Amino acid sequence: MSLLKRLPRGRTLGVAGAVGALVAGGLILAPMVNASAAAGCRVTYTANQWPGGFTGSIAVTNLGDPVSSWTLGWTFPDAGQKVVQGWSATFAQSGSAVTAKSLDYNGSLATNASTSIGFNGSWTSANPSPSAFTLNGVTCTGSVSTPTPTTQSPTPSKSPSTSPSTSPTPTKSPSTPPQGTTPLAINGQLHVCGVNLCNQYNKAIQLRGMSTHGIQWFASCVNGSSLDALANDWKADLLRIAMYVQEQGYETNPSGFTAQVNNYVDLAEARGMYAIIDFHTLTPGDPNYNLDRAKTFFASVAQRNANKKNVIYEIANEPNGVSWQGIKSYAEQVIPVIRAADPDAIVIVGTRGWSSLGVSDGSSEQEIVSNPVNATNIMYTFHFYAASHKDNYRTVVARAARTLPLFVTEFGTVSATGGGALDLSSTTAWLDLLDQNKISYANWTYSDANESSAAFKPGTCAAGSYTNANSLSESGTYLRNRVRTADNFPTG
Ligand code: IDC
Repeated sequence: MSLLKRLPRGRTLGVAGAVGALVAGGLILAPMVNASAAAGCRVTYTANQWPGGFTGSIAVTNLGDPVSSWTLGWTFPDAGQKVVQGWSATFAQSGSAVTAKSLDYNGSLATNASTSIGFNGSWTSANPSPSAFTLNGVTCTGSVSTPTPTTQSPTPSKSPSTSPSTSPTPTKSPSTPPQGTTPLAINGQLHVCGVNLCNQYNKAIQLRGMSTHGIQWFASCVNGSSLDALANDWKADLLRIAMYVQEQGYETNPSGFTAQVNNYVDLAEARGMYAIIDFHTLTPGDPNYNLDRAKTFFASVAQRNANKKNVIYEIANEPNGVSWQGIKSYAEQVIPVIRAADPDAIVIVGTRGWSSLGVSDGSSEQEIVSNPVNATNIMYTFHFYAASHKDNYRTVVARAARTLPLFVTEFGTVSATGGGALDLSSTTAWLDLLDQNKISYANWTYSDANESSAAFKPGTCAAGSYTNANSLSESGTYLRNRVRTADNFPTG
């Protein structure tokens, strides 16, 4: 959205929008909490503002009893202020009244716990300062109130307390036990937390799985039976769907490839696996060449898959021959398209030099650290091919992992050509590094291509013999052993 392009990075104006705790009046909805529960909240609102646009940041603290989900409400001075794009909540606006509903991962708020949300907005008339904040219908005054129950409640009424330790109600986090034991059932909607990937319990996790080969060539390797093997025999968490844009890919049949991707998302979801939708740009290397296609494609898949919890969007496979500034500009145009339809999904941004964090172009992660993509809930791509990329790349990844959320959406056990001899000692060094840092990964490829990076021997997909040990290549044997070890998915 053009609004983002105008957002001055890091600019904080001391405007009227930058206010402290706001005391609300007006707009009080029916409380969604137990009528006898202690309720109360405190809101801090800050803004960056410029003619026509603003960014609002809201920190809300629950002063009452624990809640398992929340709706934050407020009013603008009039209907001339609009939320254009928000994050960390689902936003709705009617006239001057706005609601922001919690997402799965941030719905639980213990007593005295805080959470932050934000949005980009536009304004045409009055100063866009919101007021009358409510949390689950209770006005945020900065103190606690206990409504008098009108009927005898089986739950004993508690005296208001701001101390979590005195609350007799245990904090409900997680709110519901996982239904089932698949990676998706346990972890639910993912989000980025600091430099990590976090599950619905806000715990850092690592996803391990496989990438398809180009789906224009190896569709025969992606079906219910092959994905049963990936989920149950390999015990993988993740399927990356590599949809080439060129090379007889998306550009030749947009609706056909979009439908194929959506079908694979469903197959992965049904087996409890996450799915990365990979917009597999490669040649030409400047993703801006495909900007219009990316917007069309992601608007469609994000809308179609918005209610699914297993989808992660990878917006450009391997930018090459393009500056970081060019990649960042592309990302800042594609991400809002995704967010408009699917606000809570993670987006992964490719990096310079074939997603080498710039290293293959003689640069480093520093160009990203000092000029990050202006968006939240995003990660950055790193790719390696173990026989080609060794210690100097590992040094950068080990360092970058302390500052940037990284996702290895593609790597090979072989050379960067996708063929040649395996280098299993380099592969092991890489995967140990990724494990230590809980960096998620997908291996190239879950296919029977006639190249050493493929996990299966040629002919496997036509035969459908995915669980036959003789079908595995040397690379596939190594990866299956590595991926099928027990996951560490904390739930408490
Ligand atoms: C390779 C395939 C190969 C295909 C080639 C061109 O293995 O069969 O002919 O692409 O489409 C990447 C790319 C990935 C490459 C892979 C191996 O993301 O598309 O696949 N690789 O060369 N980056 C580094 C290596």
